[in-house]
Amino acid sequence: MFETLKEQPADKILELIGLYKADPRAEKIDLGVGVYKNAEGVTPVMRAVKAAEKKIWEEQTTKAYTGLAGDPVYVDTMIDLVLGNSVPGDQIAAVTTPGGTGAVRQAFELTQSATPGARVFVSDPTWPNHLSILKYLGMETIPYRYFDSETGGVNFDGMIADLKAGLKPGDVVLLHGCCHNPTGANLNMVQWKEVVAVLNEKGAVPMIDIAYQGFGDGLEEDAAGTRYVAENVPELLIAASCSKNFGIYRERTGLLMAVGKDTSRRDVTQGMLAFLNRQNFSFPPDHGARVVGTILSDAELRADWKAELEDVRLGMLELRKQLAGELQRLSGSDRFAFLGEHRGMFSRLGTTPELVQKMRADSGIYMVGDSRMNIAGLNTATVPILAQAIIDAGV
Ligand code: PLP
Ligand code: TYF
Repeated sequence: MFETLKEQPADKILELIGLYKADPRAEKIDLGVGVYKNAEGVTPVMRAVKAAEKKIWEEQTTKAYTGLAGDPVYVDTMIDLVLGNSVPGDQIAAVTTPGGTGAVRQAFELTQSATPGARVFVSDPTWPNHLSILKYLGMETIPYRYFDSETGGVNFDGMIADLKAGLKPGDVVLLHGCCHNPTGANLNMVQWKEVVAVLNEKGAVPMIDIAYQGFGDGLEEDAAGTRYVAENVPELLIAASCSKNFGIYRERTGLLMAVGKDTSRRDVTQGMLAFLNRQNFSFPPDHGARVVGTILSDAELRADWKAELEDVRLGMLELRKQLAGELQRLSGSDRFAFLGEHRGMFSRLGTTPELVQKMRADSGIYMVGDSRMNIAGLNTATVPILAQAIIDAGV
């Protein structure tokens, strides 16, 4: 059997980890995989996570199975974190998933079951895993214009034109809730509203992937687009990840939510989500979910988590501003100002794979081939080095 297996294409982002490791240069800079790093280059365990783990270790009396949906404290507190008061709880079905990726995968599977042949519209560009999962599931994928590499912002006219021209009832439109990966360019509230109007006019269903809540403009601000959509469309799928904002990447902690227009389909939808969990892995991983539920349901831990997350967010924002400023000084122009406008971990520089390769060869700078940079891979000392390398490469 195994001899018929084909070699699969590597994930370009994960591949970069190995390339970086193999480079012997001491001055190399890793701007690849989307993992937060502090100024010392360390991905720390957050204080509140450590405290919650201690509490769980002391108080947990069993490791028997949870329910198929996972720990209800986690599910309820996460619904609240993402959706706030935007929709009544009895219109929301939700299950714990292994990471945000698990939620994304099962949101597509639910779509396929509910609407066989549904097409999924994705931003150009989007997170490569979206495309590879859709391809694996055999779902038709249609790109809509999103990033304008001239301005470094969103090509909103192009996006709206493509959605208006292409959408049919039942199509799904994948949107990034905040901190767009890989570009860092995001919709403002006026634009969210216009997108919702088009989706409703066309009878398309939004699916929001929110993996960086708290990394952009703040916990509430980053959820504002998602909450507006939830309030104003009949149906919505949301894939949320706790990997980044709780720093629990390897614990595999995500949540899939399905929001309906009323309570009528809630129980059936909840049953479907639980069924999908059962088909794929039965019970979802518990440790990360229990940590998150413990933090969010305890006023003190929650406040400490928010404070540490805010420090992380402001640190990345500072690095962005420093980089944009450094590039303005070196280039004598504002053409890199968009780096200060982007939000989240990532910015797409908007240059060619050749120049990305040149920066790697000449200066040991490891960004993804599409010129995506992980801003958290920088510190105040390496920002000027990166800025100089960008200018020297002729970007
Ligand atoms: N969606 C996007 C856009 C991401 O960048 C990520 C990355 O980490 C995820 C989802 C899911 O991450 P995880 O499966 O680690 O929770
Ligand atoms: O985009 C990133 O870098 C993160 C981490 O297959 C990641 O989302 C990258 C690739 C992948 C899974 C996670």
